[in-house]
Amino acid sequence: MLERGMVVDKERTFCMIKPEGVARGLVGEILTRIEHKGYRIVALKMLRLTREMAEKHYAEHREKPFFRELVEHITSGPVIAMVLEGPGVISGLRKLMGATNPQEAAPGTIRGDYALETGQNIIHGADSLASAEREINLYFRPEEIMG
Ligand code: IDP
Repeated sequence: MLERGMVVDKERTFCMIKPEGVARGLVGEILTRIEHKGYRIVALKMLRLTREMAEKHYAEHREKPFFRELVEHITSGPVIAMVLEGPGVISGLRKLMGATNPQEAAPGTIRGDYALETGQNIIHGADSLASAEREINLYFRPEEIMG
């Protein structure tokens, strides 16, 4: 039981505060919500994505009509990249974020409280275990993650 619990507690996800979240001064508010929920921030950095990194990050959307806009947007200014840890953190972060379209996101969620447009929805969170692992490896070297 203990062993199983420990594995679940160590679940990790990748989270990013997008350029508009940084520009609007929402970093502290978003980190507060994440920490108050009880998730641990085990890695964090500010960076500006290159086009190449943005295209890798959003590779699954390559064929979508909004792909170009998405890459332009995510490279437009600095972002905050993080690794979060805690039980059920992958789906839990998605709940804190709210729906992709902020007009449909529930009040009390980050997107529901602070955004109006899908293209300016403030926060990214990995949507599965596979995405979380892929994205963590894209942004962080193992030694940058605090155990
Ligand atoms: P998610 O961020 O909630 O996981 P995804 O469907 O994976 O949503 O889309 C990735 C990102 O692409 C969204 O967060 C949003 O910024 C952007 N996006 C999704 N659909 C549209 C659209 O129709 N127009 C513009 N941007 C979009």
